[in-house]
Amino acid sequence: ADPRPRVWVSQPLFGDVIARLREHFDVRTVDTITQHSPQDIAQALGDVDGALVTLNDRIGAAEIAGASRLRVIANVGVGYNNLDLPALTQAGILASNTPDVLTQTTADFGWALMMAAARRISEAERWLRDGHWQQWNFETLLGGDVHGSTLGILGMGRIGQAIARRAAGFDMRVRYHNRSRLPVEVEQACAAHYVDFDTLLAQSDHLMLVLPYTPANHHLIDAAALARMPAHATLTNIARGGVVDEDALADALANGRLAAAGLDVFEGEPAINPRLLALRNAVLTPHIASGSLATRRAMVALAVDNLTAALGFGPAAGKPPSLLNPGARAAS
Ligand code: 8YV
Repeated sequence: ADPRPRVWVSQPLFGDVIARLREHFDVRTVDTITQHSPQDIAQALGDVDGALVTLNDRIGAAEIAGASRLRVIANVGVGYNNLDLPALTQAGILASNTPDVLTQTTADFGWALMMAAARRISEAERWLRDGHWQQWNFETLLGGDVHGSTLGILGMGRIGQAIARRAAGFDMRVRYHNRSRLPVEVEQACAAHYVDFDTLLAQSDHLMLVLPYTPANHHLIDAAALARMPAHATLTNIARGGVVDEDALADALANGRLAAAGLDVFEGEPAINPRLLALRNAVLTPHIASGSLATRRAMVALAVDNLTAALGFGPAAGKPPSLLNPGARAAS
């Protein structure tokens, strides 16, 4: 038997990047994309020292209950609502995510989705492909303007700031709301003004959701919030589906109380609310905001670095570059 520490990689990720783990560890992989049951996860974690997981893998107290050797969970993704961080910390298990490497790619996609929603790009392409373009018409598929309008950003972390900086080229005003107001230098660098939540809703021509998903943010964008937005506004969600009450959103889009939505994330993904599927003014993409080849590779590489360092190997031994819970060390 291989005496080295054991590592479980929950999904097939870039094989050549994952191969770096084999320098130090006995690596267990899966051959195909798998929706692991909680029992399967518990079993897989039961006899390994570390695991590399993705947003599909929910890890809480039950999954780690029998994981006596487990020392680290390296999440591929900046969002880590799939992890019960307090439970991991209490059990002395380190957790890491993959910030920074995906910031610019994800900001690009937020813009693409917002512009597609505002200018009706998906709808127009569907219309063209369906053979409706018989004659050029001045009034075909008119949208709303992006340039010169007000961009609202809910959640002004690294990705929110990268989105804000792009707005300068479009002569937009930028308003943001965040748990805490940013330092003035950062606001100035982004040319963004802090407003309260209700003001953000009321003033945004294009509202972008880029906040972490926490219990407090569940259905933050509900019927009441949507009612505060201008009817000509668009809503773009690249955060997590659970931030939005999808039925309330479908109502607003169907009744003309919101112009359009761009959604990359869904509450029950990969299942999609059928009401959203039926709406022509919703642009829907399958959670691909961080999905450039280079960025997805960089995310896996960072997760590999985190895992390797957490288990005491490699150049950063003992210092995982993006550790989420330093407090876990005290518990272990
Ligand atoms: C990932 C994401 O694709 O980083 C995130 O939070 O949602 C995406 O970039 C996903 O987390 C992969 O596990």
